[in-house]
Amino acid sequence: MTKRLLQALAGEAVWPPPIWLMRQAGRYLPEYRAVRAGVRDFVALCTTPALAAEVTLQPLRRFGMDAAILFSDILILPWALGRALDFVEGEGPRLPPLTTAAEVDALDPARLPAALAPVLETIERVRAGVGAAALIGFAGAPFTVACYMVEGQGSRDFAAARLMAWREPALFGRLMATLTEATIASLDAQIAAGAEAVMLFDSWAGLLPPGEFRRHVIAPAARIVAALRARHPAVPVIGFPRLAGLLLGEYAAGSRVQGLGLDTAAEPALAARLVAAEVALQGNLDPLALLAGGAALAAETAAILAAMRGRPFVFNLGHGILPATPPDHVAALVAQVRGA
Ligand code: 1CP
Repeated sequence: MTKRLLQALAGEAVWPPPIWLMRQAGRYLPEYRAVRAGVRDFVALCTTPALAAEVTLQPLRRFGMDAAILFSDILILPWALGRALDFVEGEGPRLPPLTTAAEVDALDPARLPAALAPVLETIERVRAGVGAAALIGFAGAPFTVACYMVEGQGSRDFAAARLMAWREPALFGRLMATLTEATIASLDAQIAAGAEAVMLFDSWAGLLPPGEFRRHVIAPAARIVAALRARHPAVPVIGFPRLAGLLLGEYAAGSRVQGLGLDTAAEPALAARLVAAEVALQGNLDPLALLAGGAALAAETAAILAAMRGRPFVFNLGHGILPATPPDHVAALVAQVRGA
């Protein structure tokens, strides 16, 4: 029996649609906070397979989601390439800002197999316990990962990274090329370890003007999808070019992803017209509507379901779940989608 998420990503209009939520494992769950309290830091949690596998499976046990997403982070890749990484409680990631050619040249793909070994072991453990749910592996897309590496932390506009792309295009291009190949290596290994679909998170794609969007978002995604498809033809890739706006259709056609994650601002019915009918759309409930719950949540959910009925679709949020979200609201959402 094919798993429901994989049927939808293969282009079938599965109904009711499969559901999972971005950041479905995390601080809004008391059982996650209990595990997190027992480890030194976030990187230790991501690289301890027994614990990472446990928190990956927690939302499945509680809500019966149609997919598990590997518990890790997009910044584990730069860490595996040799950059320092720290998660400051309540503030987010910190990396030493990357600014020089010597630092780009020092990124070391030879470190990947050993550094990513715990992540692959997590995948093996989760795969053994997912049951009818599908296991999704993931990576940050090269542009979004480059944003954090150059900036050194989160930002509203990632001006340092985007300035490097304008002022030193050759250097930024080398960084992007290294990240693109490392992303292929990571996702290839995740699939070999048991991931049944993979997702490419380009959270900051929407910051770019069209030419730069084509160069740094669509082109690397196309390269990654082609390389993975050559090695694993049956494993779908979900792209998430957040805030791509009018370039959503061009991203889908150019990258050749099988699934397209819609952000909160995307109009589902318009997105459906911009992309080929066999591409599964995924999204795009406002995480704040889920936090609010009640009538607002029910109405928003119903509107998305009505717009997506009859086409391949995966219910999800438009961005990650917020830490203040009551778990009961997630249970109510799953019940509503299952009753569609
Ligand atoms: O202990 C904690 O609660 C730390 C919070 C946390 C969590 C739970 C971070 C730090 N990362 C994660 C896990 C995570 N991150 C997953 C696991 C699987 C799941 O979805 O359940 C995934 C897929 C990510 C992806 C990720 N990390 C993205 C892309 C998606 C998005 O949300 O836009 C990004 C941009 C990051 C960077 C990051 N890691 C953590 C934080 C707080 C951030 C955002 C930093 C910022 O820009 O403010």
